[in-house]
Amino acid sequence: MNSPEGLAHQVMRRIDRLAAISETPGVLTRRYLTDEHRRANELVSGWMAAAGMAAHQDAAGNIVGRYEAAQGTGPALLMGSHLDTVVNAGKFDGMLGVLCAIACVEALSGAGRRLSYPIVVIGFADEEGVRFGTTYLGSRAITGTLDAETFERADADGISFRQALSDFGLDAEDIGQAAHPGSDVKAFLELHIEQGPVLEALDLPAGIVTAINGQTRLSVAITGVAGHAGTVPMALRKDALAAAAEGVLAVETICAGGADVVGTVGILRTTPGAINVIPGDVSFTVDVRAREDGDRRDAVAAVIRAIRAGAEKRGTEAKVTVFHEATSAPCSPHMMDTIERAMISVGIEPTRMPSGAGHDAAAMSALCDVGMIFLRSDGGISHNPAERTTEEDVVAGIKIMLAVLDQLEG
Ligand code: HGY
Ligand code: MN
Ligand code: MN
Repeated sequence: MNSPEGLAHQVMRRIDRLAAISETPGVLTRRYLTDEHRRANELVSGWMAAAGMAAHQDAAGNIVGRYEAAQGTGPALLMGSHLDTVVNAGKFDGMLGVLCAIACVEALSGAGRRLSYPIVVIGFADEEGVRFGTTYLGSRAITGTLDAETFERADADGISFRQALSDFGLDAEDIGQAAHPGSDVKAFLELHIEQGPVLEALDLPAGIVTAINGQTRLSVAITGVAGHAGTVPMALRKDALAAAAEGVLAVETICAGGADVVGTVGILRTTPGAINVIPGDVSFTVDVRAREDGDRRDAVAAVIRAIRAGAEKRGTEAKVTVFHEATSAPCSPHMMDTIERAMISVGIEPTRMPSGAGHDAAAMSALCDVGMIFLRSDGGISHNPAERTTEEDVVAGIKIMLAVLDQLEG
């Protein structure tokens, strides 16, 4: 059972058990501080305990397992990823990293081994930011970097983060108890699916992440005038959706022209939403990412100018709010080199690559050295039920992680 092959097979079965815990039957959606979050935490907590860890849920709703060192204590290696998902998600994004970290501890405890340092495995409670819009709430509680106004952010039902914590049985005032002092942390290691096509194109099972791209999230509200689709001449309209459409296309054009810049409009709502009514109000979101923070900020500024110009041209009004920004986060040279030596030691050709996707490691880089291992994504697909990584690649991932633990013994 404790071979990488046996552990990987168990990981794949556990992936399916976690995927069955969803707000929407048939597809996977598991948001922060919901009953499904609670059920996932309970399941993972049991697996942590079975692996020989002391598990608890922290003040932010992260599930945390600790495996003590051979002697005494000292700075711990933190490992893990997130347990929340996007809407209609794939089942590997986040969960794979948590389960592979637990598998590594299971390999140690199964062999009666303890290392010279403690290990802490974390299932972060909210990396995607689907419920409250702003990401890394679980990992920012661990790093102690949550700001006060975040607790007042409300979800689509108007429930604030503060209230949702209370409904979940937690208290925003206690959030500081989740923080890990930097002096107690050796490094943070995250295994995650690549969510892109690069490793598949290179025909490699795994990669070493060099940096996590920064991201900016905007909300846009366009206000026009609702009107009769049959009677208002085109020249007299204040069509909010036509203005928004120009803004959406500007996101595509501006970001396509940038250096390693990507831009996405993921949500667009139009009211009143009737076939024979000129839309009076439209809201949409914009997600801009880039390797370089300067390129991202330039793209965001150009997008905001274009949205405003498109709105003005039609006599409508645009309100643009930047509600989330995360700067790009470099992975530590020490951890990249450690992962590289580990890959070579298990016979896997190392390759280094940036991450276009955000990860808890970006937030954790405020606290400690971070390292990330990517595993190949079939077809590069992610944030989609077709998201998949093979059991063979999971075996490779577990072998690499175990080799990293040994490398860090030195
Ligand atoms: O959006 C992201 O990059 C990640 O999946 N949270
Ligand atoms: Mn994701
Ligand atoms: Mn993820």
